[in-house]
Amino acid sequence: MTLLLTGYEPFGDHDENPSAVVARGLDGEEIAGHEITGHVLPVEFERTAGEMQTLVETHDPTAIAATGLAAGRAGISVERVGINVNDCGSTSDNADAEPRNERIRPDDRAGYFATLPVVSVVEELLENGIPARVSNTAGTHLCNNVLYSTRAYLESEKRDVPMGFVHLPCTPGMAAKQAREGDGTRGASVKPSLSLSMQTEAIRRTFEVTLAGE
Ligand code: PCA
Repeated sequence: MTLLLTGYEPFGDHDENPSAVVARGLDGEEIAGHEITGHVLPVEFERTAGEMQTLVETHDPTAIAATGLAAGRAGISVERVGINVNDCGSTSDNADAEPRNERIRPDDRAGYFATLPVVSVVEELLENGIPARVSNTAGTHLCNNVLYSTRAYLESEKRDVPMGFVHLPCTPGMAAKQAREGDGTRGASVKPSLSLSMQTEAIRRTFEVTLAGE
């Protein structure tokens, strides 16, 4: 009875990624008789989907939450849908790949919905004082990629496992560091942030709500 939780390694300009810290921190924790197994995925278009498939085959999880950093977003974003696009925007991946307007699975459909109960998760977070929203785009980088490709894989294998993606914001330390390096002392804006403990609690509750709906 396993809950699979993934985060991502640091990428781009970020020398830390709260999603990796949360995944490592929750590894081994129990929720309603299930044990979380936390893993950190590479930020590489060539590798992520394959590593996720191996994790699913190895752990046969009851539910899957993938997570990553959305620096600049406020609060927790529970993603509704993954789309069939790889486009790195201005941030090449950690192997220097720079896909532009590519399909993830050329013969597959345009999008897959997350099968986590996204609205119920957001309601639960808001009721518990955690800023959160449903998001209708996970972008076109690796966070969208892992959502789309994992959902496509689960469908093709007829595995009925709730799976979704949660974007986490910066931590206060990350936001302060960027403001220090930028123009924060001259009046420039500072990125929104949430503490690691609140981010961790959000993921715990994401699993609780998902299991309650099973
Ligand atoms: N965030 C990026 C990729 C890895 C991560 O943590 C994204 O939002 O796609």
